[in-house]
Amino acid sequence: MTPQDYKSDQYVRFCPGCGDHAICAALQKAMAQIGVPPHQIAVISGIGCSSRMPHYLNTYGFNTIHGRGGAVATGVKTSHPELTVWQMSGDGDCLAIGGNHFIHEIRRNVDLNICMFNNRIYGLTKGQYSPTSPKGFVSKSSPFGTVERPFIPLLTA
Ligand SMILES: Cc1ncc(C[n+]2csc(CCOP(=O)(O)OP(=O)(O)O)c2C)c(N)n1
Ligand code: SF4
Repeated sequence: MTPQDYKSDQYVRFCPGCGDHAICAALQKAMAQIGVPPHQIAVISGIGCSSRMPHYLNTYGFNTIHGRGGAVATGVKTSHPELTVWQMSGDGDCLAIGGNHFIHEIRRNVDLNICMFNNRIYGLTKGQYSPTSPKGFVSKSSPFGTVERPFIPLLTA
């Protein structure tokens, strides 16, 4: 297997310079190194820039609805345990609207590879603060700076 085997024919829509390009390339490389063939992989996401990842991987995939990638990934893995299931998620998708599902997939210890792209902002919807934005972060939705302490994702897991 080579990284090319995991690359889809879709045009990659991330902004020029976005770190998601590097994550996409790294995922294709990692999947080739792991060596599970593309037809035995399912990549599940919610909604967000990061959640576009299933479009760019030549595997099974489902770009679901915002915050619900964890629920769908849990369903795919439990109904098809022979598949290697990856979940792609943003910090908003995973820890704000999807926070409940995230907690329960961790609690259930579902055998998933969860990639949370922590850019500490809502990217797709143009820059609102997220649950991982640092305290005092000024954004369109927090013009005076946030008053909340952020989640530390790995500590939460
Ligand atoms: C139910 C629902 N609520 C809100 C939205 C709008 N929405 C789409 S993506 C998004 C947040 C994106 O941020 P994040 O999950 O961190 O991903 P990123 O785009 O930064 O990769 C929001 C609020 C939506 N699509 N559906
Ligand atoms: S809006 Fe932000 S997260 Fe989305 S593709 Fe552009 S740079 Fe990347």
